[in-house]
Amino acid sequence: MRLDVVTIFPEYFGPLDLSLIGKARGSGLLDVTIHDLRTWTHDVHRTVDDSPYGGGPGMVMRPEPWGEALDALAPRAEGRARLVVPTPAGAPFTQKVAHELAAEPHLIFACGRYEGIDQRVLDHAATRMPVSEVSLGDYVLFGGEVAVLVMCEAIVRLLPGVLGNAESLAEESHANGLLEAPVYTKPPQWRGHEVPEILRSGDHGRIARWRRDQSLLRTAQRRPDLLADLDPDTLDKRDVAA
Ligand code: 6GU
Repeated sequence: MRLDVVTIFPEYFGPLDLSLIGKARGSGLLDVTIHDLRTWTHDVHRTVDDSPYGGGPGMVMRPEPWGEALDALAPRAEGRARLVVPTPAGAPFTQKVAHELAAEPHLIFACGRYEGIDQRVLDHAATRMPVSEVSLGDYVLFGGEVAVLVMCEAIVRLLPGVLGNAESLAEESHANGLLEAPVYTKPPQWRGHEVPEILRSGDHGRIARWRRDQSLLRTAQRRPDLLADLDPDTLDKRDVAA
């Protein structure tokens, strides 16, 4: 998979050299290039923003540098790139969206700052490639950089060959629309708290049932919205009884 990131703060992306993302890059599964938007400015001040039409607070990113940046990255796209724009005004970024983006051969992330990017950049880009405006959640960040780090991590760990254990992908929170059950390791007693007896019983049938019940309970308590969205066909008879 190829990732291009356009930003006025390339330094934000140092963490992409670390850990499993760094390893995926080193092993050739992932090709990441960080681009400084100011490369595509032509004035001495390397201006990327201006005041908003219609008035209001803050600044808006001017379209010209973004247009040139996407022109420069588009030939590499060969018509197969998707533009991803992080914005609190976007559609929710979920595990499902992460899976969809992980199936793409090439993503271009456009990191906006200030009040956002001139809408014509996205409208024009949409005549050339698919465009997704996505939000991490209902809160506001200074800019798209941290959101892109989050999305890259969620996407890259889904690429075949990046995680050692494919089972951990199938079992984790959100894989089946439920939150994951609590987990424990040794020692069996710690500071007066005990590992649930059932997990030490060796009875794999009862353990699976217990984990399923804990998942349902947690989801009901913490994320009733997820329970409401669950496909009833994925519930079994003992779920309904519980
Ligand atoms: Cl994706 N970007 C920005 N700038 N703020 C956000 C966000 C994204 N998601 C939540 N807040």
